Amino acid sequence: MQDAITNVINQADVQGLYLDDSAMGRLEQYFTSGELRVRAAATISANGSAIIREAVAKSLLYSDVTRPGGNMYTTRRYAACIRDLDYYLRYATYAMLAGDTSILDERVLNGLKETYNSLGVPIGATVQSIQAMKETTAALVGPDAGREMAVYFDYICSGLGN
Ligand SMILES: CCC1=C(C)/C(=C/C2=NC(=C\c3[nH]c(/C=C4\NC(=O)[C@H](C)[C@H]4CC)c(C)c3CCC(=O)O)/C(CCC(=O)O)=C2C)NC1=O
Repeated sequence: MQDAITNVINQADVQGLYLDDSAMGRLEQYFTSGELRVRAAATISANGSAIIREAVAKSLLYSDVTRPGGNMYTTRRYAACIRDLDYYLRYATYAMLAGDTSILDERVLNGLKETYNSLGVPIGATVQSIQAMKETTAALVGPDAGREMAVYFDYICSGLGN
């Protein structure tokens, strides 16, 4: 896993250079937004289950996926879906803290699309529920932190192939 700092330093190191102005600028941006990131992460972790509950109500309940024959139908599959949403929220929060997407590639997206396809988990409905979490989270943490989190929710959605 990388973060914004190791990312900038590794890029300079590959070229055997000190940090240039643009690298310094990226670091400065990361440091000045540090408190915002930490506060947002604290708010999200204190409200994780409410975020998920609201997103599920907005995007999945009363849709085809929760009806008989739907992929979320039966308690076991419903619970697996909620657990997946909890993974997405938690890892998006880690990535937001790190200011880097690499943790999502390594621990979430690696092989996920193939797993979903082989189990018939609908990717469109999953993306909708992640987008609903994005909105619910932004309403809770405010627009600036909401925009930061949006980067990582969207990254998960594009990794799923949308
Ligand atoms: C930390 C990284 C990580 C991720 C991301 C992860 C996802 C993940 N979700 C799975 C299943 C599942 N995922 C869902 C999710 C859904 N079904 C729907 O209709 C909804 C749209 C959606 C929720 C948004 C369901 C229902 C299953 C169970 C499918 C089945 O066994 O038939 C499985 C198959 C194994 C299992 O059931 O546990 C994996 C590996 N596992 C991991 O370790």
